[in-house]
Amino acid sequence: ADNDDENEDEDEDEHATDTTNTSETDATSPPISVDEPTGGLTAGLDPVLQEANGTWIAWGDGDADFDVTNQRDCVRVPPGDEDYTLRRIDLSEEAVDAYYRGFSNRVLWPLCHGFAELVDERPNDLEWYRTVNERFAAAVADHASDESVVWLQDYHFALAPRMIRQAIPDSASIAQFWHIPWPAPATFDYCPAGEEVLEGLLGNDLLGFHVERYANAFLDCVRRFLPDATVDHEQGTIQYEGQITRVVATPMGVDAESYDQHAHDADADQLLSLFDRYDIPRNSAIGLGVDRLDYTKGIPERLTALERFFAENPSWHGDFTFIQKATPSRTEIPAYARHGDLVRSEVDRINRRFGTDDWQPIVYTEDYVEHDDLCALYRHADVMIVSPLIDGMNLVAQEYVAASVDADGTLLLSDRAGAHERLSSHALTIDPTDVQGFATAIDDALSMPPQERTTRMKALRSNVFDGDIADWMATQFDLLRRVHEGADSSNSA
Ligand code: ADQ
Repeated sequence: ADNDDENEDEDEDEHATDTTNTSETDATSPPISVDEPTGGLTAGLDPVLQEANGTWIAWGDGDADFDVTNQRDCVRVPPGDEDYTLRRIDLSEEAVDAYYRGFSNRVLWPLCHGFAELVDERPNDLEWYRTVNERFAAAVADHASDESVVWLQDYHFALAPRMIRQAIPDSASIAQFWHIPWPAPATFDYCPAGEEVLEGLLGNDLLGFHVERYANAFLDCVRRFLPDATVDHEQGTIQYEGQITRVVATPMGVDAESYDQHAHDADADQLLSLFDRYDIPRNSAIGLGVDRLDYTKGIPERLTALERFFAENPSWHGDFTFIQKATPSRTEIPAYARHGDLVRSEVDRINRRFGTDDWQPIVYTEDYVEHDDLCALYRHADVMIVSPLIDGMNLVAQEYVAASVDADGTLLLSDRAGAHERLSSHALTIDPTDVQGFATAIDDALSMPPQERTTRMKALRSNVFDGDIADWMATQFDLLRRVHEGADSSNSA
């Protein structure tokens, strides 16, 4: 079961390749069309579901074509092969507002990222969060048997595991991956219905986080807020109400081969056309940032560091251009709207300060960038800046590395991203709030000898290719099988 978060902020077509399949369901329904996503979890899950002949349960977005009378909320896909069932849960606008833009993204998201001051608890949001979790749990119970493996994605389903466990007591294997950080007990203390959230998650056999410190913070919270639970930090297990939950850290990877392949295809001409599109001088070195417009991603801090860099290094004026691709996200939530305004006004101010008729230091775009263009930018960026204030993992950092086929770029990476635990040895580490250190690191990256750049990037590439999305997926299912069979009680993951 998954939330449709990946598609919430952008039109589904924007994630699609050209390969669109269609098939007729019946004489009265329009054809079903399936867009294949270009990468990430969705693309990784598709072959798993095809092989398992399973059921994928997802919230449909506003464009989803629900027609319960024609049972189009439940279809066999992909057209032509019909390998698995896609079950879509139709949510009303009121439900989406309260469940998704409410408890999920006004409460759990800021809280888990340590922004307790941004928690905005509205009267009906928690109740709708419960209701939507119940609807997903009921849909799982419709499709699952006691032999089934149920895999839930992310913070939109904190309550569902326990509900599923109650609906199918004997007993499907239930696992969940929590894609964002988990906070320390002092922060989690602010969570409305915090005990219910923890109890919900303890319906899982297996609960995964990207890195150890989030897994440990979860164990700390259970110990503090559920005194009846038995927490074994060594083994990474929790016993609660007769159920054992194994808590693991399994860092997620990207589809490295696919980024590598697309980047190989992105030649210099494609880059030059991007320079022309954005009015960048053709001899300019390129810096790149690719983020959702989210207050956790550290974009204002990045802009401040770039301003300091340009102030201290006039020789780079006209010769270094920073491209910031920002994807608007959750714009109906006031904290996001304010953040977007701040980013746009800072870009304007810095460009007014340093820009000339022929050159703008920062090219800022919220336009959709085609996947091939994104790969071209990754491949040719001299410096990639990933500077979140906190981030569960950050896949952009890994995508950049996978697409750096010429091994001639440098990654600047915040020590607060989960990705830092994988990539710190050969990226340039930055503290996003240390303006001077950050500005100096940009200078260091641009002045780095080519030999060192290549050595670092080759080491990063082997790391990213060694732990890609397929490895991650296999680890999840292997762990779940072992945990469910009771064959594994060590904390070796
Ligand atoms: P996000 O917070 O969304 O994910 P991130 O990991 O960086 O952050 O993933 C963003 C994805 O969106 C990347 O695959 C990126 O390529 C893609 N993307 C961004 N802008 C795009 C554009 N314009 N066009 C096409 N694609 C674009 C959450 C957590 C992270 C965690 C992931 C996965 O917040 O910490 O790494 O889930 O677990």
